[in-house]
Amino acid sequence: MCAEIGKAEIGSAENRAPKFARSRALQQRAEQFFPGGVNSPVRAFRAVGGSPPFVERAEGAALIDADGNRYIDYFGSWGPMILGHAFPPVVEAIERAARNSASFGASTAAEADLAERIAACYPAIEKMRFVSSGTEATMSAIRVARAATNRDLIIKFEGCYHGHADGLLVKAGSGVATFGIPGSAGVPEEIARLTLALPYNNLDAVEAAFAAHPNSIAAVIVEPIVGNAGCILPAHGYLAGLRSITANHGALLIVDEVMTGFRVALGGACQLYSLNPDLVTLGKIVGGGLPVGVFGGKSRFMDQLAPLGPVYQAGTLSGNPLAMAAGLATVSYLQDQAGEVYPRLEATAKALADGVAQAANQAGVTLTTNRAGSMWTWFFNPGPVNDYEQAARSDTAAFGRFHRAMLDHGIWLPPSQFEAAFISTAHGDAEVQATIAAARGAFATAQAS
Ligand code: KE4
Repeated sequence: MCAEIGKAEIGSAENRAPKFARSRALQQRAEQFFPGGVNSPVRAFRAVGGSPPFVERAEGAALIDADGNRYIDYFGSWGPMILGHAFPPVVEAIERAARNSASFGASTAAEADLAERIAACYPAIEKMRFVSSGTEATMSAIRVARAATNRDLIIKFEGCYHGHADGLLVKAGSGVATFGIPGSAGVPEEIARLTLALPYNNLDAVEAAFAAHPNSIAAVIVEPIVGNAGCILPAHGYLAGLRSITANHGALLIVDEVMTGFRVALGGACQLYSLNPDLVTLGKIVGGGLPVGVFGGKSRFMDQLAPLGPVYQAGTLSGNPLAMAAGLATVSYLQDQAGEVYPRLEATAKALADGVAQAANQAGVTLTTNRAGSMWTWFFNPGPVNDYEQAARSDTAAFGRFHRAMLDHGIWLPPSQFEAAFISTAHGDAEVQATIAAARGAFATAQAS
């Protein structure tokens, strides 16, 4: 959909191929400096085809690209922008903080201001530490768990992504309880062997792993609601089962809420499922769009960290004052308005996800919709999708055609079948209706092709 900035309507159903000349030129320039022209692989659109638009600015639910095309944004910077883009209280907080310098490398009151709000929402977090990404948060949580148990092995689950630390880029070995194999070039086998990659939503596999490796597993790390295989919900009793098994075997339970924290509820999946993990990681929303990760949990584990204890962890920009200001403005708003915000996000996401699923059904297109509040995935898959093996059977080519058709209609979905989509408080009925209309057009086009 072509439009001059400011004159565009929301997601027109008219399927006019947008103009992309400036984005194409910017992509060519970017490829001189960055592998694939990107600073994070998924942005390159390799999973869906086509060339990514370059964003120039964003406001509310809308992204505006370098050619002036306007889109409804359904990936929200991969989760952080739950209050919409350029939310005034967040912008003003960052501006105020920036006037006092961007960084000190010294302690500030703002860190405890944000920590106080986080602790109120996550009772499992008795002590915490700020870092600058989700990767740092999970990497550090695992180090704390290994030190607390004096054990080396870690259990993760297939389809779950916890950032790009070597030990977490691991695929399942040949057998359920066998050691992991490198999931990326550059990850030594010796490191991959310290991680067991098991199927999600399968407690027997976890029991088998503990039986095969007695007194050797330091922790289980899990996305409580998976977002990185597309959205996959925990089976009834699954998370409670992980809590029970880890407690019985003296291992720590690390719940990775980098994506679900403040997203699926104010208190994340811990609140939804009444979880009491040993360690929790947060990211994305907690920084309001600026780089913040958090790892925290029981004091007896966290007090092992330097300068109190023997576990070393550090960061130049940890607790950065601008990031703290953005996070505090975001978390404060969510906490103070939770009674209105989360029901509204639920209603809008339900109307959207169900409306598009109905359009698919009417067009004879098979979709399975998995949704947890305002994060969801439309799988091109007959379903059910309860683990990565089932998700991997999705028709990714069909998803790619859908993604490109929706982009042409001014709807920017996450560029992979194996990602979750998100809405913000800035998305309303106008965005929902425009997106459903665009989906009808996209399904019709796909059927015609
Ligand atoms: P970062 O290091 O990207 O801040 O966080 C890593 C991470 C940890 N845990 C979970 C549950 C996550 O979803 C992530 C990062 N999520 C991806 C989106 N699927 C980030 C987007 C990207 O890699 O560009």
